[in-house]
Amino acid sequence: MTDTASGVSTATAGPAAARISAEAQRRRTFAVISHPDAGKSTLTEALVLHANAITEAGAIHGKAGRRATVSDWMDMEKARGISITSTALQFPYKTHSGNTCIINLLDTPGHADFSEDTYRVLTAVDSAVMLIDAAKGLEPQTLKLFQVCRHRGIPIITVVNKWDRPGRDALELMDEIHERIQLQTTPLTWPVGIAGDFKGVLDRRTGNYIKYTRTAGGATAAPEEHIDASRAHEVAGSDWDNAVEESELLSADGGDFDRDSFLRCTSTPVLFTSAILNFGVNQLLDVLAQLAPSPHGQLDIEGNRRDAAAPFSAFVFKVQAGMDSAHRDRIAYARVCSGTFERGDVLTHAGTGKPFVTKYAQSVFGQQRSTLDTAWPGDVIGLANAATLRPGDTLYRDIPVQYPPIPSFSPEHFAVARGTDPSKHKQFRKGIEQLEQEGVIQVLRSDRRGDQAPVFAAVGPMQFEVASHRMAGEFNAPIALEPLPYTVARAADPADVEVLSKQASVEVFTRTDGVVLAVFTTKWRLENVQRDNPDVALRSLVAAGD
Ligand SMILES: Nc1nc2c(ncn2[C@@H]2O[C@H](COP(=O)(O)OP(=O)(O)OP(=O)(O)O)[C@@H](O)[C@H]2O)c(=O)[nH]1
Ligand SMILES: [Mg+2]
Repeated sequence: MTDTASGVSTATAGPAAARISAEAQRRRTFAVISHPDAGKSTLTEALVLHANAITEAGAIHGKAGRRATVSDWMDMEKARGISITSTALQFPYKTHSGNTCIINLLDTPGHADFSEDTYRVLTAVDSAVMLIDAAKGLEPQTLKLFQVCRHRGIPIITVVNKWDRPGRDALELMDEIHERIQLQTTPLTWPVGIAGDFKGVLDRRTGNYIKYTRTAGGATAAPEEHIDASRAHEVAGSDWDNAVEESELLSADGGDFDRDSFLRCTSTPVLFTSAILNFGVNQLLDVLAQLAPSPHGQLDIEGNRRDAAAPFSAFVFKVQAGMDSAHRDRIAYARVCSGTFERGDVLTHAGTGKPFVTKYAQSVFGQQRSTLDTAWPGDVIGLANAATLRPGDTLYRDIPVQYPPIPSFSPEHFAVARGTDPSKHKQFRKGIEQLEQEGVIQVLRSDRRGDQAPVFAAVGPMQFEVASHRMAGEFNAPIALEPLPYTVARAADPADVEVLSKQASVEVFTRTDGVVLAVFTTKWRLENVQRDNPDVALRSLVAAGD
């Protein structure tokens, strides 16, 4: 195969290639996305439970009686019951036909303030599970994330969650999705019983009734009974008749599953669940195994596809430290795009051309890690002690490749950071450097403010809280943050720094990546400055909502 611009063959030949293709084919790498609170972390836990990777949901208990999930491990997440950073979990799932899939699941934070993290994860997946709260329908952050998926061509499986609680009418929810985002819904299951009275689902592919049974506190997998359509009315009465009638309406309306349009991102299979009761979770695992796309190579920076059977390549989509208080080391998460990974391999870092030794490769399961010996396309690998790696970096073996960089979002919140304990100067510097490299916050500097008082820049104010919390708890360097009145940032040319610095309500900084940022109090101020100085080039950065 000649797939690169230079016409060099990138595919490995013979049995090795066949093995790589087979391993790639059984992998499913997907993100769980939605507006906050729709139940992503709860569903993640339920998926892991049903795949038999843990024996009891809520094995780790959270504060205030709320059960913590395997994917929410940070202190702040447990205390508040929200996810602030994405989590990777890898586990096998044995399908009913006896094949074993390898699932790489990425649970993302829903809060807009952490959307940069979610966006980075979306560069690393082959599909997404989009959650909708049955009572709320399509919420703003879900809409934004959907647009990102559509733009990137990521196929979407829709899950209507919290069906155990009173909510909207199922057909009405399908109409909302169709009308607001022009996505044809093709439900694979249809609820038996209205929202708040979840009895089971009509399996639209077999026509049979799957009846669910509650277990105490939803702690263990919910038993399900498969009942032939001919007996379903006897068991579920008019709830079954309604489900059949509505399912026929869906068929008449083009609502039957179609693989091509699903892969093109113009239709979406839909499932109904109660993540907290573990209802519908088996069906989602089966759909992921049967219908979700497997890794199929990756587009490089020039737009050429590197075949999955080509020699090893991967890119880093996330860097995270402080995962547990006993081990403060940091992990770079890389998505394998092609080839086979073997621990100890010497790779090349595409950005610097330097060798990269992979002695500390790990497989990740939330907070837990285990030594990883081999990995295949689609897998997420954790590289520990990888101080040189940043989000967006490419690693490869044999045939060079460079994957596209991951853009930083345009910050909209700014604050000066000052260490409150002068004796902790070294820790202060180290902490800021670490948080900046992980992308927890952006760090801006200027001669005017000096190195003792760098400016934190963020998409949302909760990033500041995370940064403060980690500076104090992890680096023992407490900080005070003094908000600055800016709300808009633009990239500027170094040659224009002088002109821009003289403007009122404007300040100019250099970001750690070398980009010169001009920040403005309001967008009207920006427009005025631009009008008065037509020769100054001000470029937009990627906005959180793009
Ligand atoms: N009744 C009911 N509650 C649910 C269900 N799924 C989740 N919840 C509850 O909804 C709340 C939010 O759940 P999470 O799983 O933390 O939501 P999330 O989408 O991960 O939230 P963020 O990570 O902050 O975006 C928790 O109190 C859950 O117990 C469900 O199916 N039914
Ligand atoms: Mg969560």
